[in-house]
Amino acid sequence: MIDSCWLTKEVFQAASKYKFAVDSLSNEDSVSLNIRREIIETLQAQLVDLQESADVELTDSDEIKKGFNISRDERGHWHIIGANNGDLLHGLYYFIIHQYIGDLGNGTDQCPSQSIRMIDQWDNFDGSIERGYAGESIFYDNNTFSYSYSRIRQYARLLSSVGINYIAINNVNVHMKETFFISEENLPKIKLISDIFGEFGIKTLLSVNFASPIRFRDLDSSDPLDERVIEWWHERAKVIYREIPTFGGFLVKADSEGEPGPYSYGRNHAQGANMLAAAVKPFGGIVIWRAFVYNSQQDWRDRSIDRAKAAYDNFAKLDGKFAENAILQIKFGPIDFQTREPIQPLLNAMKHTNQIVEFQITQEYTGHQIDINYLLPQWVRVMKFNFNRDGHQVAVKNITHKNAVVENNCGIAAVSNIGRDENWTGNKLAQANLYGFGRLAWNSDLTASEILDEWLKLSINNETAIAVTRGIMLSSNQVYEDYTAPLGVGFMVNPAFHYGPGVDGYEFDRWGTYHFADRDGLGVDRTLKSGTGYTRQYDNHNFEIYENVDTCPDEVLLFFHHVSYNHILHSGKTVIQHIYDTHFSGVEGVKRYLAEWHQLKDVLPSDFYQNISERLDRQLLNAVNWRDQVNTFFYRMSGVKDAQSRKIYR
Ligand code: GCV
Repeated sequence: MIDSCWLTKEVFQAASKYKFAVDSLSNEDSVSLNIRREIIETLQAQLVDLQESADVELTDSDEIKKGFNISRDERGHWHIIGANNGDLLHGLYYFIIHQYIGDLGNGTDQCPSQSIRMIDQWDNFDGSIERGYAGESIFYDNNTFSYSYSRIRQYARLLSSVGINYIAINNVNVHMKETFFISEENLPKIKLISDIFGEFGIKTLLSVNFASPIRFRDLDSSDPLDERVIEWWHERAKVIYREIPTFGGFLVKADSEGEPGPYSYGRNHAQGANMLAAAVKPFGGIVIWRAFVYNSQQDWRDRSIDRAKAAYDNFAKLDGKFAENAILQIKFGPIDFQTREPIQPLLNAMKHTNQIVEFQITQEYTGHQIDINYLLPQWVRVMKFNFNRDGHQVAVKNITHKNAVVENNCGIAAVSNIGRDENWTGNKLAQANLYGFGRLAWNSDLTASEILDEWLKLSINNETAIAVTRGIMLSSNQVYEDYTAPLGVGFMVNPAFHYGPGVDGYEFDRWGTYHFADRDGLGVDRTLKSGTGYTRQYDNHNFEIYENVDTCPDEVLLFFHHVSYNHILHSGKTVIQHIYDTHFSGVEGVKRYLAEWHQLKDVLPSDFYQNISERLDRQLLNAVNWRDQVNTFFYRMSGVKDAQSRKIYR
């Protein structure tokens, strides 16, 4: 049985007693038809004519600029008014979900914080998913389209129910076969998928290969300034939009980790993005261009080269040079979705460029959906981080709007965590991360615990189980950080696989981050004064905080400074004692989770209980491995004994 996630029978039942009516909408399309279909088929409620006095009336109005409004009149009848059909559908789900949760009061005004709320699938045509931990793709199977259209439909419903409005349906690493997704042969299949998402108010994008004109064997170049290349993409866009008039546009990873790009022709990334943006512009399309431009130039022997500087170095100088329908998608941190890293300074450096901040729901570096890791505390922290601009603070959650050249061409995106597993996410608790991303994109003022409370109420039926799971999940991001890499030092994961400890795994690798540990200390000197100079990419205020070892926050200390093992943290502990303590307490945290979870054996449905028990057993092994390898490594390096004389292997 495929898990219904947060849209359970009980949740629907709470609203199915109502009679619904859809008032004449300004525009009838596949979304408005789907609104009616969802009411009748999914909710199994009555759809009546307006005259028959409906309990819930849905309509649109141009008085609402974005989002929807829900209100109750004096007769107790509900009115849901959307800015457009997509927002009206989001409003319908909001009504259903929050009726059940019981926090709707007499209504609500919901204007989304982020205009673009996007999911990126890293799915490959062969059915595999890059960094996927929940089974194979629901989109592709053995180089054919659609493993299951009904699952795609369920997925579209789940996404739409939390307000997602864009999806890119294939991996940003566009391999040979996927390059031909934009061919005449494949577009009808893409259209089937795009139509499903379209009915749920979600626009579909494709990741495209920058070298397509060459791969199609039409040209010998993909130089963005070559007239033949420009013409090729214009023609290709025409073909695409003839087949799929509602197509969203392209997502592009260029000049990164082996993907082709404009640098091969001595062109910059604005030139590359703008050429594609011009091709889709006549059809209202957008181009989302990734700032993760990273073909490693590092050498551990040369401490002046720093991968953290790459995005800024490639893009800051191009501010103001991107087309109006081009949007730069920027990872939230300068490295790569680490559990702890500072916020990407490029977000504040490009003040006249459409931007999307990119997150990773799939747990590449955060536990592979084996380890419990509720990621919202991390994302909320990112969204709340303040840059300084002309003496004023600007939080990340507002910065993309501030920088946008076109109001709606900005927002946040995240790499999905779903696959063919019956519960979608491998670890059922990881469903909360998918739910939570949508909610945070819609309302960037929500806290991690508010979002969790919603999800728990929708997903678990028992108060004891809710309380236990809540405690586990809210602390899980910190616990994971505690037993893995300390104080923001960077990778220490198993190379390539990125699960489990590998303290030196990347230490001499050109793709790595380095801890530079020796007998005296550890950490990366990224100061302007004596290090790589990365700190200078921040505004003056943040620069000063990070540059100075005394003001640098503990949790990112080793990201910015090389310090001795006896360096005293703001917490009052030495660095080495902090490392020991957090690694011991991280393991204790997981042991506690196991004991608490076992209390739920007779309370939860057995598949749910088993799923988490089994993962927690594996999480404990992982945490113990991390603890022992990290503690032993630093004990051997430093020779400093644990102040509490706990077991550290020699
Ligand atoms: C899709 C990291 C991951 C890659 C991923 C890349 C990216 O390097 O390990 O699997 O590639 O980020 O974001 O493009």
